Amino acid sequence: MTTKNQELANWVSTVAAQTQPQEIVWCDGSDSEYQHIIDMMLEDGTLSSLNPETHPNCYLHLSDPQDVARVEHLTYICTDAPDTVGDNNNWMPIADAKAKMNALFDGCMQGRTMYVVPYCMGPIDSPYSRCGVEITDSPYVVINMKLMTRMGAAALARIEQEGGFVKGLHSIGELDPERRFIMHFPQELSIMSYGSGYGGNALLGKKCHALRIASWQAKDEGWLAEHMLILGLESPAGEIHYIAAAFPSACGKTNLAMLIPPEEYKDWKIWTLGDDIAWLHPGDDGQLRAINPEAGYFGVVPGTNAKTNRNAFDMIQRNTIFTNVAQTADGQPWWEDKKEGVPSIDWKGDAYQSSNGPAAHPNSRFTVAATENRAYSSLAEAPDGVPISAIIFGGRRRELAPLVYQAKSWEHGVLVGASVASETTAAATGKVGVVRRDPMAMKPFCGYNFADYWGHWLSFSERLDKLPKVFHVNWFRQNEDGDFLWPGFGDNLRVLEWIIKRCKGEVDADETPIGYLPNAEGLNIDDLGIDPAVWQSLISIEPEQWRQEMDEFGEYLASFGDRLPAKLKAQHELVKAALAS
Ligand code: SAT
Ligand code: MN
Repeated sequence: MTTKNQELANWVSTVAAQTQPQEIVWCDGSDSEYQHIIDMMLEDGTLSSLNPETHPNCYLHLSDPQDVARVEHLTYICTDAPDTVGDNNNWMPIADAKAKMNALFDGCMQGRTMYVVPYCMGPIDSPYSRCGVEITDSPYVVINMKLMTRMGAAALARIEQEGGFVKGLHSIGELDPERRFIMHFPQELSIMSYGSGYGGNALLGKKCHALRIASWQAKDEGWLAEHMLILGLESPAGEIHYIAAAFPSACGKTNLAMLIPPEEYKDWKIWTLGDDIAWLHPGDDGQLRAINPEAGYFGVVPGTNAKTNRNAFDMIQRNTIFTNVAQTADGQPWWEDKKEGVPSIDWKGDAYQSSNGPAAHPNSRFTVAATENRAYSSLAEAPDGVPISAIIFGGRRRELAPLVYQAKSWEHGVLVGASVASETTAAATGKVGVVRRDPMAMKPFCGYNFADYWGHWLSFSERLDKLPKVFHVNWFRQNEDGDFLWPGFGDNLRVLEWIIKRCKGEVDADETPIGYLPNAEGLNIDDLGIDPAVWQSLISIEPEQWRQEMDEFGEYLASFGDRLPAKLKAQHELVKAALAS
């Protein structure tokens, strides 16, 4: 296979001349190609088969132990001026970045196969979708891209028809953390990633393209690329409302997107459209319409069990690639909180000993096609997406943030999104459990200056006739002993029900300085057995704590200087004034 697209053909030749692979393979995305690469990896030991009786077509990849997460300190946005990317990103001048990366890529594929992977982010026939081509020397990347994107011949055909595509060049290099960089060039729609095989660093369609590059494009073109799940909530009457929700990595997006209603809500249904990324466009109907650019899930494995996420647990019993989980003696995948089986071999491939730490890496992952999810929405493939009724922001906060509150307006909602802070998780290298600012859960993913990004968000009040309502949730409040105050998981449906009732104007709420909170009758906690004092603390705020929070947040906003939109500053002042009175 080659291509009629001259730009692509030239780029592939140039890259091949530079990296000097032994062979070039154009990927067509077929099942036989997938199986062929799997067989080759089984042969060379980069993949092993899991128990075929219990887990048909499931494979295990153990990565280099130093290559298990995103590397935010080695991730750069390279543009012609640093203020375009802001302090929320690492910046490097384009020429310096190119020189650094070209030195790494020179001759780096000698003796290896270079795969050319055309992919489409979003349904192949959607006007909202965008294509890219990833060149990689990693067969692991190819098989993951097959599950995660619309990859191969159809994507190439679209590229040939419409022209433009994002160029992503990737090599695992030597997997040396000292020779590892993830560089983005949004002005020329290209990515160069070297030295890592880990998902967010190496599957370039995902965070690199669908968030960092796409957020830049979206700002220029009038849409939004967000770190959000998309779900449909179907009531017993058969009415479906679509919700997009932003949470930082490893804070339960996959679980919420696949939620199974609790017993009391058995006539309700959650449909999954996406679990990680949403592209949101103003539709011809004046509503905000969402598509999921991805076609699969790259989910955190530990903690997944029949209780926490039955759909995901069942989904990963077949046709799944596991990365960095442990194994039982009979070759079944195992992880912490699986609630069945015992580990025999750990994620490094050594005999399991509890003194060596967890058996599965805390950021171990499953990769599986979205069609394997029994709750996959029939509208997930709809070219014009689904209309969004509510946007939810959330973080992982031991204290402070109540279970749920609603912003008072779109502008206030932008402030609520900008104010998200969350405890760090194992999805990125670095310390876990430290609260950091993570506006809209986009700190690691917004490809441009947050001040401009908030300005862009604010502009949607003029772009839409029917604005979604904005909410903030926190499933993670704890008491002094570290026990969670809210049961979470399936019971989060109760909160979603309240959110939709608020969207429809069906339920009153208490107005507070930070937004509308549920009143005692509004949110259904029947049969939960929750202690009344605990419930009260979940749906109320501590003004003194919030004054402090708003002061700290104000300092953060001020760090964006004159670029900070005046409307956002005004919203912050309104909340501060309300807390003071
Ligand atoms: O960046 S990944 O896509 O690998 C997972 C995440 O951190 O959200
Ligand atoms: Mn994510």
